[in-house]
Amino acid sequence: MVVESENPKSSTSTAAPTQEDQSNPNPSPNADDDDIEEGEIVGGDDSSKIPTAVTQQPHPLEHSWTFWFDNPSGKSKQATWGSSMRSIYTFATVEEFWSLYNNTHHPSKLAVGADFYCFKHKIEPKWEDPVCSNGGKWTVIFSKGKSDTCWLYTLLALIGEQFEHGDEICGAVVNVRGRQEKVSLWTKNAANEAAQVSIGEQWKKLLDYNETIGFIFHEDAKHDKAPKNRYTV
Ligand code: MGP
Repeated sequence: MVVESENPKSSTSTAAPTQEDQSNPNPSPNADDDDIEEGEIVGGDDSSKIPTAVTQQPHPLEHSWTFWFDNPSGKSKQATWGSSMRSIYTFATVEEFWSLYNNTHHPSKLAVGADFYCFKHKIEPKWEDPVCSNGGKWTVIFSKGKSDTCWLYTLLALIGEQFEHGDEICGAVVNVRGRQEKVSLWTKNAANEAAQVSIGEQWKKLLDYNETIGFIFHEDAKHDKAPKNRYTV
């Protein structure tokens, strides 16, 4: 099971204060000190004026995103590719993202064969999805256990709308395999070379990745087990 908590608590907790908090709402060491010097700020009571509603407001993302997971044990038995793939959680705020991120296994901890996806809500991570069907993917390859940082930076770039051609983005996937981990960025219109090249170049910069990366059309992958790169950056 990839998610350790199905209902993760928001990082901006709205929980009532504990008894300990209530018995000591202002635990300032100087609060009862009579020897207050001129100019010294005794700010204890002012803390009650901090607008807690502002600090607890969740930060909405431009898009909602869904995490998907494909179970490797189910995969080996399945007749149809993707039949064991399932959506795990949809999130729409920064706080929900971090809560989920902190409660899911990162690529280095996933079982060999696992596929973990983060796609825009309502786009299924499949060639068959109408939004993906004319698309393609950029892929970066890492040795085993080395893709965690790339995966996080990629997720942050997606949800933070870092790409100039953000409308072109469908989502990202990390494939955990025996000897390597592959992180791919799926896009919508593979034929739009300028947009794909821009995304590939921006992604490499964001990752500080210096090797050449390739872009594959899904249409090619449907017909060829080893499709050729159509673009490289
Ligand atoms: P892959 O997972 O994209 O390639 O496709 P990879 O990662 O090089 O291969 P792996 O063995 O390391 O997983 C592998 C195979 O899965 C393809 O040749 C297809 O048979 C199937 N497949 C992959 N995807 C993404 C799809 C898809 O979206 N739809 C369908 N129908 N099959 C897919």
